[in-house]
This record gives sequence, C-alpha cells and structure tokens, in this order.
Amino acid sequence: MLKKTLDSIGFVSQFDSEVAEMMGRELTRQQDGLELIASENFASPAVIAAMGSVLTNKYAEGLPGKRYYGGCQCVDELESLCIQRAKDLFGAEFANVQPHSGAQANMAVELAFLNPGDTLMGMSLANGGHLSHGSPANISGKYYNVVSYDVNHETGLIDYDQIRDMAKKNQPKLLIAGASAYPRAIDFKVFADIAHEVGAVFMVDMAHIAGLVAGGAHQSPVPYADVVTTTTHKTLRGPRGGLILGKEEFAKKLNSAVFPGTQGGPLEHIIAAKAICFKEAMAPEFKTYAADIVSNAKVLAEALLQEGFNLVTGGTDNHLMLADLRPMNITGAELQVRCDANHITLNKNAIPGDPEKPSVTSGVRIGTAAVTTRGLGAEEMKQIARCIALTARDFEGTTKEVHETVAAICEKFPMYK
Ligand code: DSN
Repeated sequence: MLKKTLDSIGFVSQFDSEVAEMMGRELTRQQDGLELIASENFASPAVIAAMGSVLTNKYAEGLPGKRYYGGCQCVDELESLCIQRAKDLFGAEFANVQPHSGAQANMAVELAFLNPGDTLMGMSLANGGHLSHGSPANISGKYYNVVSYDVNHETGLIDYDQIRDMAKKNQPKLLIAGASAYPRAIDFKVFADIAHEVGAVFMVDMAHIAGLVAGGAHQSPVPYADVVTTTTHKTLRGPRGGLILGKEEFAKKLNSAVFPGTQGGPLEHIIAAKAICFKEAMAPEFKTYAADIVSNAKVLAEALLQEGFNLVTGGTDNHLMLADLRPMNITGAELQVRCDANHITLNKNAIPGDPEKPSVTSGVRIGTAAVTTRGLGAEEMKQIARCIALTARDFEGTTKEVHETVAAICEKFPMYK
C-alpha cells in the first residue's frame, strides 16, 4: 500500500485535510479498481518521492553549466545524469529532458523544424494520432499546413503506400509517425525511407510504446528517426513529463526550441524522477515487464474476441487494443460510464471511420501497462474480458458478480506492496 511506503497523504492531512481527503479517495480508487487506460501506469515509490521533493524549489533556466540562475550546482549534476541515462537507455546521440509533457516536446520539435505555414504530415486524431500531430484544435493545426493521413478504414492498418503517395504529392517538411490508439507495430524504417525520399525531417512520437521500446518489445525508432519524442509516464512508468531524443546535429536547434522557444524553467523535481525512471527501465526486470505487457494484451484481446467483441485490426502487437462496439449495440461513452461504475477504468475512443461524435464514439481503448505493473497475468486477463463483456451486455444483472471479481483481483495484486 502506498500509504505504508510513502505516507504523503498522511503528511498533507496535518496541514490540509480537504486536499488530503481528495488524495486519499483517489488512492482508494486506484487501489480498488482495474486500470485499463492505455496511457496510464503506476510510478514507483522512488519516482513519486522525487516528484514531491525540494528540487521543486529551484529555478534553472538554461542547460547544465549554462544557466541563468546561481545555485545550480546540484541540479546541473542531476540533469546531466538524467540526460546521460536517457541517451544510454535508448541509444540516442542527444537528449533534452526538460519538456513538461509529450505535447510540449512535440511543440518544440515543430518549432525547431517548421516555420508557420510549412507542411507537416501526421496521423489524424480521428484515426489514432495525437492532438499535437496537427489537429485543427491544437497549435500544430493552426500554425502549420497540416496534411493528415488515416489508417485503412477496412483493415484499421497503416497504409504505407498511401502515405508515400501523399508525401510525394504534398512534400512535407516534417513527417510524424506515432499514435495514441494504434494497436499494431509501426515500421519506422519504412516511414524513414518515405521521409527521406521527399527530404522531410522524420519525427517519431513513441509516447505510448516508449516502455516497450526500452524493454525490447517493440522496434526502436531511434536508429531511423531524426528526432524522437515521448512522454515518460505511459508504458515507461515514470513521472508525468516529456523527453526529446535525436541526432547530435539537431541538438542546438532542439535545445533552443525547448528553452527559450516554448518553455521557461525546467522542473528539476520531475527531471530527478525521470532519471530514476530511466534507471528502473535499464534493469533486466524491465525487459520482462515489457514482454509481459504485450503477452497480457494478446491474451486479453483473444478473450475479448471470444466474448464477441470486434477488435480493430483483429488484435494487438503492443500494449493496447481498440474494441469496435457496434455489434454489441453500445457506444464507447456508455461502456466507459458503466465500467467506471464497476471499478474498471478505460476510455471511449473513436474507431477508424467512426460515425459517432468524439464525445460518444463507437469504441473503447483498453491497455495492459498498469495492470501488468500490479502483476496480473493471463488468468486475470480472461477474467477482465469477461467482466467487460458482462458490463456491456447485462450491466444491471451482473454488477454484483463484476464487483466481486474486480475486488478479488485487486486484493490479490496490490498496487504497491
Ligand atoms: N492523452 C494521451 C492518451 O491518452 O493517449 C496521449 O497523450
């Protein structure tokens, strides 16, 4: 139990009972439920402790050895260590560990390589891409000329030939690969070939799969891409934050795009937590963890198919799957609400070519990173598939059964030991 490992809630309660009470309820929600949101995970107590440390007190605009403030000796060492660990973990020539989030990392890369009005190509949000890959609602879609590619609506798969044709026709300056809701392996070599055929800078946003890449369970984009962005809190299981990796030749451009281009002072408490996360991800156990995330996802996908769900692309190669709920006559929004009531957390998600609005959707996205952190295995994946199926088919009639199953799993596999 986190309370025993690191009693931050107990500490806060001495000063602010209102906030402590809300923190406590969130802890209970996480402990007593099954977390299937594909972008979430449970950071280690050491990562959480670093985030709640005195490092938050320090301003350190600039880079190690080149700051705009005095007193940066300790954070200089810390940030240098973090940079070195990021480079070692992913085999990258360059790293900037300051982006506050994945979206900020992407904004910095776009600023580094594009002028307003230049063309960028990325996967559309509706087909599994990310807001910051050129959505009209995001700064990337407002400042740049965006050409979005979709997946094939029949198969749900990336169509590399179509992307090559679009790239040849539109001559983007920046080609982005990477997705938030794509259940299959992405071939970064093919993407790199396309980018280089048209003279585009090739960026990969590996936020969702960074832990799988670190653990050797997905092809690494680092040898193929000019620049790679990621968050550090999804499958990588670190603090909420961003990271940019790349070729040394782009170091100056990318560093300036982060600070002063798009950010002010770095969050050194988060950078400390990133350093811990990178160390954890270098340990041999992390390889096992990454492999387990994928094998759990495959078992869960197979069990959902047997329960009558339709999965986009028919299954998964990574940590997530996308269920098309139309054969079950329930929307993504409705299943999300019902699952919440049954202590199963997942999110509504558009499926390729979705006829429903983004606030409703015909699908849900389901991921296995967080439940794998708790130690769940194949048997529990089958139980989870059954619980989701019962929730979709006969919510009222099966609430007791589902609650009991979820509670038994949560008790057997505590979030923190
Ligand atoms: N919002 C994240 C996700 O849920 O996939 C992506 O940044």
